[in-house]
Amino acid sequence: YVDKYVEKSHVLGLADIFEVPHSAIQIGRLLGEGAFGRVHEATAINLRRMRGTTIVAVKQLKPNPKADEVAEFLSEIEMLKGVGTHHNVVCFLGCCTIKPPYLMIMEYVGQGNLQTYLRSLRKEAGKLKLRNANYTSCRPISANSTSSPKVSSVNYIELKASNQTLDVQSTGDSNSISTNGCGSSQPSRREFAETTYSIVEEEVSFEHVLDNKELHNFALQIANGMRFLEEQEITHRDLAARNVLIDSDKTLKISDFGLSRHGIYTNTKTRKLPLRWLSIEAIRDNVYSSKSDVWAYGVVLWEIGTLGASPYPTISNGELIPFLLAGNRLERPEICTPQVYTIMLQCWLEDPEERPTFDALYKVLRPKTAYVD
Ligand code: ACK
Repeated sequence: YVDKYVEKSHVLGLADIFEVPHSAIQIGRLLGEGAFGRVHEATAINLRRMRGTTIVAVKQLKPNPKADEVAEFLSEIEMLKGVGTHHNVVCFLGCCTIKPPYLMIMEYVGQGNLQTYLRSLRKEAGKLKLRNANYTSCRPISANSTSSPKVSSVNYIELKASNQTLDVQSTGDSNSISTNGCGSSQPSRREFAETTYSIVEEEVSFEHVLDNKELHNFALQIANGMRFLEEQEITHRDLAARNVLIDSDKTLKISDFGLSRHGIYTNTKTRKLPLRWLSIEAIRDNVYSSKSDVWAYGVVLWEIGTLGASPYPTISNGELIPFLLAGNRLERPEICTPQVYTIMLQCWLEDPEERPTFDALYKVLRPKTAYVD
């Protein structure tokens, strides 16, 4: 596969443009491990259009990857070569694909991911001031609680292409659980009652508040990055706050294209899936499109409004599809205006065609005072 890939890239002339020798990359500290690989900070010398030394992020597969993981990683790189640049999308800078270890070289985005940031805001809410009322209403947020609400850390599940049985069992990996038809890793209802209670406790006291203009701006920036991908008919398939990175000037960058595909894509393999961000047709029929990304965007809006809560905390994986098909949706975050909640509900319409495009979402969210795109 790899030989064919390299051959194809050379035929297209793409390998020459983006290919970097391993000697030009010095791998630094580990930034983190995702479900599909790991990312290090690194220095790169003389990248394309970037003479001298540049701090970059380098993604590579975990040790001893399976053949299909290698193939997927290389096709991810292949796809990124054609994406172009946008300030709300992590920029692809180069790659090492002639021989292993295969490396994907990306723009370094230094302030961590949006989910962590939102959760830190929740903790810090006692020190912040609510300055504007665009995204949220003036709703009390935690002040004197020391414990943050308990949240489910399960983001991905393994789902067989034809498998609709979503009962799960924990694999011990906090980010992944595999389907085997028995049990659930979700906490009991009693635990949820306690969780809900602790959230209410946390919101009782109101000393300081949030900058919701910033939250609104986050929503807008993500819509802007996603409409850029939508325009190129790229389906992200794993849009979630944990996959949006923050730059030092608070620019958001959509990252982790590990699952991305061109156009409408039907999943045929067993793979880990971000169940709670998936649309009904993505879970049930394995069909992904920009409109399933729009559904995920609605969940991201909800993550912003809840300052990083985990979706559907009281619903087990197996219960999710019946829950959604019965017309239920995530509840309005308390700090979120009815207008923004209406946008979320539009993102979660059962018929994908009825959901808005990212372009429409961007235009709705864009402040009326903006004169230029
Ligand atoms: O949440 P983080 O701090 O941001 O930890 C994860 C980790 O690598 C695994 O995905 C971080 N990461 C991913 N891409 C980049 C990037 N382009 N720049 C900086 N950090 C990154 C991500």
